[in-house]
Amino acid sequence: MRILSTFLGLMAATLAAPAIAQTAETIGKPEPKGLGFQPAATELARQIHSLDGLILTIITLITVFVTALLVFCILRFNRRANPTPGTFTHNTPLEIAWTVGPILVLVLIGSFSLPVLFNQQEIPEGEVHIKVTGYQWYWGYEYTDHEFGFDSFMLAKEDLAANGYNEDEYLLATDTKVVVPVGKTVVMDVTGADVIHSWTIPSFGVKQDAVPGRIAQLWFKAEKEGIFFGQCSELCGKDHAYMPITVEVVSEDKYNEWLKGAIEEYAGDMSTLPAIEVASAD
Ligand SMILES: [Cu+2]
Repeated sequence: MRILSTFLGLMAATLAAPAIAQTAETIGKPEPKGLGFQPAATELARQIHSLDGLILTIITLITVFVTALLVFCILRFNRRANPTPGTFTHNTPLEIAWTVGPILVLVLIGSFSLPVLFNQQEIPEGEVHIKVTGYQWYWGYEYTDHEFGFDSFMLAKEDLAANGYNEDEYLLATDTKVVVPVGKTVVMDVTGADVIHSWTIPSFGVKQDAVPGRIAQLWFKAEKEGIFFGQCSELCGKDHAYMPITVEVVSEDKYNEWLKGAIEEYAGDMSTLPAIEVASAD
């Protein structure tokens, strides 16, 4: 009986700790020899992927067309096939065509890319607010709604397993992570404390320079629960490669539970906890 209660106590302690042992599925991470993008977990990322597909198609068609023209000219107008070359210098219809054609292509690309850009840059009303600060060489996070914050350092190789990460997640996994609820709009204020850094999660389709003295914003609404990785994306000094980003997207219940533990651990404001009953751990 005592063993059972000790076990249950341990279980409860484990569940209450803010650093939830990492058991979630890893979704956003670079793969060896990977081509293309990491899987999209937000509308923003999906839009970026389809824009990439569209532009790649346009580029391919243009490249094939120009190559075909070149080959045609080489075969048709070489000295042997065409011994007496034409002496005209202008062809008005052709010049209009090669001016108007590219304009139309650019307008087409713009009509698809500008809405995607505006969607990223027009920051919606956030449900969760996090301030992220880049330091040489780690990230600091403040949950401004709940008045607590913590720093996030890269895990050493020997600490990966103890924190529930695989060996190939070295250089990606951090000791503490950003925890956000699934399906909620998260707005982040991004800044730098010393030099310029850049915060990104490729699967979310977000990347924002963290510039000292300025606050920039980014937003995302994650649609899948799981672990997502990013890395500082602005060369910021000797340990630039060692300040990764780990985000865990969890259910709302799990988020509230984490929030409660984090407010306790980092001395946040308990009164800011959502009124919803925190799910019991059974
Ligand atoms: Cu950096």
